[in-house]
Amino acid sequence: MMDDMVGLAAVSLLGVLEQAYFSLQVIYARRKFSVSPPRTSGPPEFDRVFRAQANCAEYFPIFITVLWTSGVFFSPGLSSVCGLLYLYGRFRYFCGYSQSAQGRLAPLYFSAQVLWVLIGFSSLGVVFSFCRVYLRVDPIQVVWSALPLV
Ligand code: JUQ
Repeated sequence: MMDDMVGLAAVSLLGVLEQAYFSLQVIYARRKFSVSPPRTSGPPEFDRVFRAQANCAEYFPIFITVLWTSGVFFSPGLSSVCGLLYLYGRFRYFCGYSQSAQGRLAPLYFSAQVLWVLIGFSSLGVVFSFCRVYLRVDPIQVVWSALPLV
């Protein structure tokens, strides 16, 4: 059981390191553009780095929740791959947004799509597990045994 989850743990840890990297970039941008706390706004170059970090942080709890729900109840391997794709998308989002507001869009759409896939896997996994545990019906078994009738 724990052995199956090591990929999810690795992706989660990589995500935490990525968030730390984004936060470091905000610290550097504060120095570069002389924006001292508690100020959160400065030249557009600073604002974009600041917002990119804040937006990635805002979605991190949602990402971790669906990564693990999908990993535990659907497939640890597929979820880990989706997790890597999401983190890659968010990295490109951060770099793109740091350059221009327009540059964030393509990676943002990509990350949002990967998140929808993880939400889909999570939903399937939870509904199937619910049926197995509480209704004692295995939907996968039902579909397989109905196939010869088609
Ligand atoms: C909220 C809750 C769940 C979403 C996709 C999938 C699931 C996102 C919207 C962002 C940003 C950044 C910016 C990664 C149409 C439903 C979701 C979900 C949103 N969507 N926005 C925005 C703030 O630069 O504008 O990071 N991320 C999303 O998903 C699409 C939304």
